[in-house]
Order: sequence, then structure tokens, then C-alpha cells
Amino acid sequence: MPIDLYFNRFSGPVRAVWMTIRQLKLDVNFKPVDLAVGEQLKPEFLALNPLHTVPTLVDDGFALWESRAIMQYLCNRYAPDSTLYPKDPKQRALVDRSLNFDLTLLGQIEAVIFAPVFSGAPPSADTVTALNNSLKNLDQVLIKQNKYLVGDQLTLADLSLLAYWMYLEKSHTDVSAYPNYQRWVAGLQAELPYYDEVNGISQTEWDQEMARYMASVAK
Ligand SMILES: N[C@@H](CCC(=O)N[C@@H](CS)C(=O)NCC(=O)O)C(=O)O
Repeated sequence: MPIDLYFNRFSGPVRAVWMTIRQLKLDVNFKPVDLAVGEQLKPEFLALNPLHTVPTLVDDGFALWESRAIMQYLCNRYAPDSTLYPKDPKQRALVDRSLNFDLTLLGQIEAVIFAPVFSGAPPSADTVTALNNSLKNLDQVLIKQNKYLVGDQLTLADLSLLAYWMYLEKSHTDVSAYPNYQRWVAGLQAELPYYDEVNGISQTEWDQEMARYMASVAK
């Protein structure tokens, strides 16, 4: 039975799972879901995932959503010895800690970057402060971690967090105060052979997709 991944390439969580698939060299059937026309609300997709989110994975009838859970499942099921999700309990805990951190960061990015686009109102000072504090904390962590977030090897922690860089980049968020974060991003962009395949979206494509999505939300 093939593994199916319901995806949309503009989604950060999707790109995190996609990079995991490429890193583990898994054979996966990619099934596009056009969020801007509401394909995620079709009954057949809701039957798989009532939360109507991408990424959604279906493996031999087993449906799973939430990108971090999918990434962990793929390692546990198909690559239990992979260093991408270390077996050592302490190393694994550090990866899990980072995955929890970037889930919080994603909420902050949504509040500062996406909510204002859809509401037309500027982000509140509190949400901007929360995002800046998280980026500052991340930058501090990366002073000590030279190449990767955990230990001295690439892990799910790197792939998950890296997928959100595009949100900051495409929204022209000023990250000049976070040089360690920038260095970490640039290092992974240069290292990962599939980086451009997964993340290669131009500013024009991004802006057009946001406009399509906003038009559909406004209807
Ligand atoms: N925490 C979830 C977030 C998933 C999510 O919100 N996906 C968005 C795209 S980035 C989506 O599918 N939105 C469509 C909808 O909610 O109808 C994860 O990491 O997978």
C-alpha cells in the first residue's frame, strides 16, 4: 500500500513533512489540496481529517494529521534507527522540546504575519513582543548550537523549524537582530539537497497565492 500525503506547498507544516520524506528517501504519493478553493472542506477529505488541515498522511488506511506527529511517525515506522529522531531518551527529549517550541512559534507567526493580512488590522503590540522574544530566545540557543538545533546531527527539530523560515522571508520580517538564526538557516539551505525542491517558491508565487486565499476567505 502506498503512503499518501495530502499537501499544499505553501504550507510550512507540509514542507516540514516533505523535507522529512526526502531526508528518509520514502516513496510517497503526493496529493495536492487547493486550500484557496476550499478543497480541504470536501466530504472525502473531512472523512480523513475532520480538522481539514494539511499535511494529512494516510498510510495503509491509517490517517494522521499534525505535522510533528507525522514526522515522528515516519521515523518510528520506517526509519527507527535514523539519527533524524534519535533513540537516546535525552537527545529525543531535546528534539521533542524543539518541536514544542516551534509549534508555539508558529502560533506567534500566525498572529503577527497572517492574522493582520486577513483582518486588515495591524498586529497588537503584545503579539509582536511575543514573536520577537521567541526569535531572541531561539537566537540565544543557536549561539551554542553551531550547525543544528540538537546535538551535532540533523534532526526533525531542524526540519520542522526550518520550514517556517519562508513565512518570515516572504513577509519581509526584519531578522537582522537574530544573526545566529540567520546563520543556521543559511547553513541548512546550503546543506540540504532537496531544500529548493521543497521550498523553492518565488515572492511572486507567494503573493499570488496569498491573494487567491484572501479572495476565497472574503467570499
Ligand atoms: N499544527 C498543524 C497546523 C496545520 C494547518 O493549520 N495547516 C493549514 C495550512 S498551513 C491548513 O491546512 N489550513 C486549512 C484549514 O484549516 O482549513 C500542523 O502542524 O500540521
